[in-house]
Amino acid sequence: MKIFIKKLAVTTTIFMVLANQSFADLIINIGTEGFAAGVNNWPGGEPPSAAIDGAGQKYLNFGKENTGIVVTPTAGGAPTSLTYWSANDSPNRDPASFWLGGTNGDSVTGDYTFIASGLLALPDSRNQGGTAELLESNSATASFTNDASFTNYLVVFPTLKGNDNSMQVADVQLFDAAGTGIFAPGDTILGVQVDGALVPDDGALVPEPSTGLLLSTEDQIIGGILTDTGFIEGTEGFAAGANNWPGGESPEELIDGSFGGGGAKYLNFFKLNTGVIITPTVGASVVDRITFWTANDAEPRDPASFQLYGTNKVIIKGGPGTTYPTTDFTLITEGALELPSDRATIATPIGDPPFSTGPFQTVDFSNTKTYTSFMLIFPTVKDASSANSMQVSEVAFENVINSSIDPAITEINYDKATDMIDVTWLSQPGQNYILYYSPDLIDWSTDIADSIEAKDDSEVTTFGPFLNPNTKLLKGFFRVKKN
Ligand SMILES: [Ca+2]
Ligand SMILES: [Ca+2]
Repeated sequence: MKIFIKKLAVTTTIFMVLANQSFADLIINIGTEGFAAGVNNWPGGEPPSAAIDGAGQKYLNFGKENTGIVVTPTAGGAPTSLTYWSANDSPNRDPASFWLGGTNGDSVTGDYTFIASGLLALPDSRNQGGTAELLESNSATASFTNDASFTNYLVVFPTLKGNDNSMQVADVQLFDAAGTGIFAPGDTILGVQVDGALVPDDGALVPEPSTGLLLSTEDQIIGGILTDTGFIEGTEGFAAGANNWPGGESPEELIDGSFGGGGAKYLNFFKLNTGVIITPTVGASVVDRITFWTANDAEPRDPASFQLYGTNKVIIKGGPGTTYPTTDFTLITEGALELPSDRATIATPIGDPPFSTGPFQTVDFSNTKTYTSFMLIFPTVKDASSANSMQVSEVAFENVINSSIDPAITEINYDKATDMIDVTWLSQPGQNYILYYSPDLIDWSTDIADSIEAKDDSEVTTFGPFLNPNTKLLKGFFRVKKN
């Protein structure tokens, strides 16, 4: 089976071409320093190199839409996400989308291979100019599937947030799967503007993924302990050293939206390797930030470390004593905790992120994988010799709510001998999909299948092989939509 396209995916629903999509017709115009209105030029103090200087100083281009940068990074690497940081003044100038391509040919005249595109609107919060630090809260990130590295990358800003005299951005960075930045200050960089619309008008751009809190009081939560064989569900009770909790300090209190003492905290007398399995009602999610709040009494009971695991297996609460096999879970991250010594007695709402209330610690980590359930374990406590239990009053998970970003097509295979095709996309267990075909990106009236169940035990679903819908044309386009 011949693979025409590998991993040509973005976070959004995208269009894919059966022929290898190199943008041979792409025309890249190199800009220059200057102040001409509506022209591909920039003030001397706001040059393209400022887009990769790692500081708040911005790159501004009066050419507005379809301006961008061509970078020849020293480091190299295969990008799997792109981040913009906002510049100092009018948000109207901010990019509202991105188009990313790579070439191993000439950085200006070479054929660019499409990597990813989509909406990527910056928040209205501003980074400052000059050497000011770039703040994560003033940034926006798009993640995508890609394993190809190129010697040159083209980042274009196809659309802007509003109407102003220019495009501006404080910094642009590509990250590889390990979370390492690919661009660095000093890399060869050109300020450019690209001719023509790189993104079809009829919907290649889809809404930005929603972000925010993942957990709610509606979520299924199971308290218990992690053992060699699996996570064992506990029960209500006061037995010392056992996998049980007081009635008023149950696992549900861990995600009730408040921190504090009794009625707001989760306590487990087994002490070590205690935790929970949570299934967020928002559906499959990516988490890369957790905030932990301490509880009211004995500090030695506070967790001193944590482990976070994810699974896409369906987790059904089985009742006390049920074992949930460890082999169903993948470790996302683990680390030490240094929770504050401050205590909170009264049940108090945690509020919205960024959090500012109560004794808490926020932990950020690198993760781009999507899971439907999460197992959070506290392997150790601050002082096991003097503590009779583990206690923590609240946890909050943050990041992308996946239900609004996928399904991105990850692979299309075409077998020339049989004229058969199969299509694979990122999917979410329990979701149903429609697979569309278009000969020209205009007519999308053909659906290949209108009710495809997602695979339960995988992050991707494959449909096919099916007969090439149009044997007379070399080109074809596919789109996957949620049903
Ligand atoms: Ca900068
Ligand atoms: Ca709580």
